[in-house]
Amino acid sequence: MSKRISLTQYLVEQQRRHGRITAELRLLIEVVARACKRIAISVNKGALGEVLGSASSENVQGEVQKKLDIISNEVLIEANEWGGHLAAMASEEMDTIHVVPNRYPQGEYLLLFDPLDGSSNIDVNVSIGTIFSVLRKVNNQRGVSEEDFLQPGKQQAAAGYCVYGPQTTLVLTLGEGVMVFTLDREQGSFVLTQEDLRIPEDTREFAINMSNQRHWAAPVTRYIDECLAGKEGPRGKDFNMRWVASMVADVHRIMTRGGVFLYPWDKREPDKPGKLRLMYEANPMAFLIEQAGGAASNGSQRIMDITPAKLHERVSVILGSKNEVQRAVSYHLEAPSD
Ligand code: AHM
Ligand code: MG
Repeated sequence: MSKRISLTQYLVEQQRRHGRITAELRLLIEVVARACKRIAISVNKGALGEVLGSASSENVQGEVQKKLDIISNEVLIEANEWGGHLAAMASEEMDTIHVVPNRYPQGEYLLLFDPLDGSSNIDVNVSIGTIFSVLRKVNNQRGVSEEDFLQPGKQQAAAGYCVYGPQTTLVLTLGEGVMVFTLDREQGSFVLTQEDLRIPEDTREFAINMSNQRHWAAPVTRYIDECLAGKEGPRGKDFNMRWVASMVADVHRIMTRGGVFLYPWDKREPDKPGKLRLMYEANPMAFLIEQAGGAASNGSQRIMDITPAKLHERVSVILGSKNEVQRAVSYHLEAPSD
């Protein structure tokens, strides 16, 4: 049997041998991974752990929170606040940032997360996940504030997600490719199962919520219509469609076999740029996708070039296999502006 490399060993080697990460960042990733293991345990318990159902509260974006949204958020906060590696955290489930309390040392990193992505799938036993993004606090002359978080995604020091599916899988980038770790439940540790993951540049598979079709903008309609036209249409090939409605699961499929994912702006809420959140969902996924050779855009701009104006900013998302993303983006650029 080939030698198994645990996440801990992988991170130690990145720090010691390659000098690619600091000791603080290594600790941060380990702590996030440990928190994900705890969340995985709660997810697996399901009805037996009394973790299913709604929590009778709403988050800052007016969405009803599930019990597991709140549990996962607390697990991540508790695990991360005392280690001395962080200055503050921000979460899709919290109104404002959580500054590391004074009783603990403050580190230089900022952690952002969507503690439980795909909330609508919790109660129906379909894959869900945790998405995270790591930034560095740029200004060390003063205390930490929301402003410190408003950095474009290209400044991320690390990003990853953990899928709670048939397997629990942690996908990570430290800015030098994408690594995949699978949770060995008997050992209780994440084991490296794929190095330098690459996304095929071409694909015959798209992911979009088709029920919103009548609300889309013209370039999205054009792109999807052409896919649907199949062999007889302008693309000259048949396309398959998948939509899990958990971004982690849809992105993980694309990471594994290619594809294109779209959650575009639509006319249901014309004042919002999209449904997904730039800082907790789009940026970390864009970083991973680009590191694996794919592309991620909002239709007119690379996602990771966007400078956020606010913490909970939303964004239109097109990501995945490079050539498909470029085609969808070109339709946006060619379209007459209103
Ligand atoms: P959540 O973070 O509250 O779970 O919402 C984000 C999810 C994504 O995982 C997924 O791609 C999308 O919402 C699905 O939305 P819809 O139900 O509109 O298809
Ligand atoms: Mg989410």
